[in-house]
This record gives sequence, C-alpha cells and structure tokens, in this order.
Amino acid sequence: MSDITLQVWEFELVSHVLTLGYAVMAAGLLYFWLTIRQNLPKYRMSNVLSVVVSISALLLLFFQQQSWVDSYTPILTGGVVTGYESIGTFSNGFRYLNWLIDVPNLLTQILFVAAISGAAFRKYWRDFTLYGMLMIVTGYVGQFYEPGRTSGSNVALWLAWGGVSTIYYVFILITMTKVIDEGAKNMKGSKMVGIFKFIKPWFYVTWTIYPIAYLMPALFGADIDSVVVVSQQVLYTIADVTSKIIYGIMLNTVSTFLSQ
Ligand code: RET
Repeated sequence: MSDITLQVWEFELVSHVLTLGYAVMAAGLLYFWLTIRQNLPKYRMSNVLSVVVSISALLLLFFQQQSWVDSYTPILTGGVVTGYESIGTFSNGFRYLNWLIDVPNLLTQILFVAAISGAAFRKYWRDFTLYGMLMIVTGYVGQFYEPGRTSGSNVALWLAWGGVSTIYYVFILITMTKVIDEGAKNMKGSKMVGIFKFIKPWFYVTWTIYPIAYLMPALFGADIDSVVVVSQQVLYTIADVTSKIIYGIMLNTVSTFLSQ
C-alpha cells in the first residue's frame, strides 16, 4: 500500500479492535468447547466446527494485530507522538486465507442443527464448500488490484474479480435460505423456531459486511487513505465476531434446547 499517515487515535482504535477481536475468539472457543456435552451427539459437530472456526480466527486476529503494530512507526514532534507513519505492508491477504477454513465450516455447521442428513446433507455440503471457496479465491485475487496500492492497482480488475466473487456469494445466500427454511420445517412446533429463523436475516446482514469492507476504497475515493484502512479493519472485525461467534451462540442455543 502507499504511504499512509494515521492519527494517533486511528492507530490505537485498530490495535484495540483487533485485540478485542481475538479476545472474543478465545472466549468463544471456551464457550463452544465447554457446552458441547449439553448437546445430543447428533448436534455436537456444530460445536466442534465452532471451536475450529474460533481457534483459526483467534490466531489470525492475533497475528493481524502484531502485523498492524509492526507496520507503523510513531511520528515524534518535540518528543511527543503526533501520528503514525506506515513502514511496512499491512494487507488483508491473511484474512482471506483464514476465510478459506472458516467459511466452509460456518456453512456446514448449520446443517447439523437443521437436522439435514443423507443425500441432502451431501448436496448442501458440496454446494456450500464449492461456492464458499470460489467466492474467497476470486475475492483474494481481486484484493491484489485494490485501488491505492503502490503497485499493481487496477480498478477494473478489482471490480471484475469482486463481481465474480459476488456471483458465488449470491449462490451461498440462496442455498442458506433453503437450508434455514428446511431446518425450520424440521423443528416445527418447537420454541426454538423463532431463533432459528432469525439466523436468516442475521446471516444476510453480517456476511454482507465483508463485501462492503472490500468496497471501502470506492466509497472513500480511489486513494487508499487512513479512512479506508481503518474502516476496513473495524468492519472486518465486527463481521468476524457477529458471523462466527454470535451465529455459533444462536446455533448452540437452539441445539441445546432441542437436546432436552
Ligand atoms: C469478498 C470479495 C468481494 C465480493 C464478496 C466477498 C465476500 C466475502 C464474504 C466473506 C465472508 C467471510 C466470513 C468469514 C468468517 O470467518 C470476498 C470480500 C461478495 C461474504 C463469514
């Protein structure tokens, strides 16, 4: 990325948000692990997948925070820190690779709680994995062309790869809608249907934060500046907490209740 100067609060905000992010992942990890036995064996795989997702995100956010701190150096004016200047490359590339693990797991875990099995399970699992991986890999390629990078930036290619990625994202939304409708039918009459159905709008909103963060350079002008970098980190972290941990808590609440 090009040279960026951050205000002190901007540098600190991102550092704090990333730290909060990995602390939440650690808490989530323990919660999903410790509550696993409150679920019937047929639901437990959902908790196992939440544990896998939490640990991979915990590591990612931890290293993302370290990389953030290493990528900026304080600007001193008369011995006082008045801002931060970029010295290294801080990129979101690691995040995309983390999603490669987490996205298929997040999509698969709901199949256990929705009580989908047999051939239907295999079909949904295959579609989720395929669309998820293609969405991320094409988005990963696209982010190399993000406007404002010192080299390689190309707006047309950035939008084109982002557009291809969005097609797979729409397939995921359609498949998830079917899964939630089917799962709600399977638990008809239970008090948990309301929470389970609420996962649908929750999923739409929290997952859509990711493409919005991708588009930040378009919303704030082509030059990468501090607003883009800072807002991306804050948005991605909010999306991580809501799409992994809060989603997992909703699924765990439903499956624990259904296990009684
Ligand atoms: C990209 C590229 C631009 C277009 C779209 C994207 C969608 C990303 C999504 C990511 C979800 C990630 C999750 C991670 C959890 O660990 C790749 C930003 C549509 C939806 C849920």
